[in-house]
Amino acid sequence: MSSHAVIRDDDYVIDQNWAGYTTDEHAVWDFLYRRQRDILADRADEALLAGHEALNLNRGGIPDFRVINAELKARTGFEVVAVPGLVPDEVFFTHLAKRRFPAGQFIRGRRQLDYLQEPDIFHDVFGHVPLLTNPMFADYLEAYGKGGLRAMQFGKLKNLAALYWYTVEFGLIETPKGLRIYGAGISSSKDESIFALDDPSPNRLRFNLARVMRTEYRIDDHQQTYFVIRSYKDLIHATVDQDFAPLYMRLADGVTYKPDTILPSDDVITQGTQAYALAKIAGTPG
Ligand code: HBI
Ligand code: FE
Repeated sequence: MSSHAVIRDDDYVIDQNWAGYTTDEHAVWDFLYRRQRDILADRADEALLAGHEALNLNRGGIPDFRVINAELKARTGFEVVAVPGLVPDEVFFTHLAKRRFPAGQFIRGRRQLDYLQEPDIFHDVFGHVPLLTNPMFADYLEAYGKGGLRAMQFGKLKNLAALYWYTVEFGLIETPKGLRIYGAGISSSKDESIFALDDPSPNRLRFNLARVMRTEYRIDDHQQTYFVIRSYKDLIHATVDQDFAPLYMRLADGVTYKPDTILPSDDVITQGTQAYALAKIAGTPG
């Protein structure tokens, strides 16, 4: 967070202060952009790559939100707003529900090119914002924001956070060319972009809403399981179009699964070498 970033009010929105970025900060963006685009060329879903193009994220340097918002708003009505870093859940959900994506204002330094704790502008704008040019994905994030506010009232935030994690952050999609990346946590990471598709150790399982919402996740290492959707339309159908009330009733038993677990009911696309297969579960999975 830069020293001039003054918090305006409780929506945590700050001025991006694009003119305040240094030459070196712009160079960090260019370096990361080129590196990820090369890795993602035949690994990312085409909707994600198309989003990079549509927003012209390679104009040179850190994107100016005033410029990308003109394009983004015209396409889906979504808008990027600058925030200092992680914001409280309720603030995050409220922005999404209003079709605003809160993006970190700062960019990582040269000593942390590959890993950092808080979402910076590269993770948020290179990773998340391109898919917001896609009308279905934009609807999904708005619905997630609204669902997040409801989940907080139901005490089901943990389940909903798992859904976000395994879709928006670490989702894979099945395409005629094979599995492809759409999750921002993968697409903005050099190592995980390769690991998620090529490494033999993680499981790749067909997306199932209740199953995903019961799954624990790791924030400190590559994922042990990725969930694969068939299309964004399918994802919307499986989530936005469902009534979550009965789902939350089922989840009330509190059963969760470890990140490396494979259940008998799972539709396994590739079984990881580190998988822990559960032969039988008390009760029914999902
Ligand atoms: N804040 N800036 C920012 N970015 C996030 O992705 C984010 C957040 N606050 C809360 C949050 N994510 C998650 O806890 C929810 O999705 C559950
Ligand atoms: Fe993220």
